[in-house]
Amino acid sequence: MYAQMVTSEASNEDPEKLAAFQARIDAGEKIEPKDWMPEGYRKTLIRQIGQHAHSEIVGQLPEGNWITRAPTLERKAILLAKVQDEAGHGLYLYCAAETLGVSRDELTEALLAGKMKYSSIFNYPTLNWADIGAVGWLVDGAAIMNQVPLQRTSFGPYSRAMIRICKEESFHQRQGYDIMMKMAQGTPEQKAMAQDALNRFWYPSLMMFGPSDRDSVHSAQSMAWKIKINTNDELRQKFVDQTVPQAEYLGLTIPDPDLKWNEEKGGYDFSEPDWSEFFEVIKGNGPCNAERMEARQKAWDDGAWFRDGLMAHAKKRAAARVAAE
Ligand code: FAQ
Repeated sequence: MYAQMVTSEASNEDPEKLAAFQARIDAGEKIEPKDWMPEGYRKTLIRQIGQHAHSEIVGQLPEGNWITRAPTLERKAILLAKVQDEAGHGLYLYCAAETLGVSRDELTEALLAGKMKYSSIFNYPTLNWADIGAVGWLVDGAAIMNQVPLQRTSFGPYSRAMIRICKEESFHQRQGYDIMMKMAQGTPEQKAMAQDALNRFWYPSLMMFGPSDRDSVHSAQSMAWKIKINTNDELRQKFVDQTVPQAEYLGLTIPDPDLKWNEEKGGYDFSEPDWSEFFEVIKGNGPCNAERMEARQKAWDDGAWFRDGLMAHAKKRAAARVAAE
């Protein structure tokens, strides 16, 4: 849908304006909300930032599930803080998207209508406490790998939101690794739980970077506009290279018999995820898609009275201001 919009709308735009815009991008300038931008650039950003915001919000659900069952008071406080951070990330990102002329309500309605996506990873269940470790270590680890370059993305509000988000994600990744460390150094049963969590989260984490470069629809245009800085496969490779030594330190095994250091490329060779599973998950057929959407729909419906009250209050104040003038 977006690819079509980009081509048809771009062709109607003033070639001089397009060239001047591309020159600004190529010179490394930031684009700000009131600057002229091609319609395709604006729509691509709304899609990516909106999906990113939805991911942060839906991403609270698998971990929120364990707040009441954290093994100690300290772990509970840490997990609570992390989940609250994710809510904050969602809010900064919705605000960044709003500067492009779309409201948070419109974005949420598009999500609930199945017109927008959120990250595939949050459609997998968190079955036990070791999974909370694996989510922090691998899921936040993959998120940082993707988001650090996005600090240099060409759209000012998105790039600035990413700076703060990345700082918080580093803490999230460390808390996950710390849980894994405790489990891996614990009883044989605890170590087996940590290994099992790694086995289940490894390939879904690799899928977070998106389809292989062969199948990525948006990468070429997004990279030309510096919305994306790297291809999906480049970031996936960096993630594998960073994570393998961390697994070795934990004494855990990456569930890939073909994983092998490749001296020539200076990185690991590894098996690709099952892409048919990825495409099924993003179509809505993953293990938890229905549950996640139900939770979002319920939160939206339950919050209607509050949104209505807030809007009524805002309208009343605006009317009072006009009357006073
Ligand atoms: N899941 O052409 P491409 C977090 C879709 S981190 C679902 O390669 P693009 C932190 C894609 O939208 C997670 N859909 O697309 C956290 C497109 O479909 P469309 C969020 C995916 O945009 C941690 C189609 O496939 N991070 O939440 C996925 O150039 C722990 C073709 O793909 C971000 O969103 C996927 N994994 O590259 C929170 C980062 N991959 O829209 C709580 C910003 C692809 O045409 C707890 N986003 N698709 O219908 C990006 O960097 C990019 O959007 C990519 C995808 C790399 C995700």
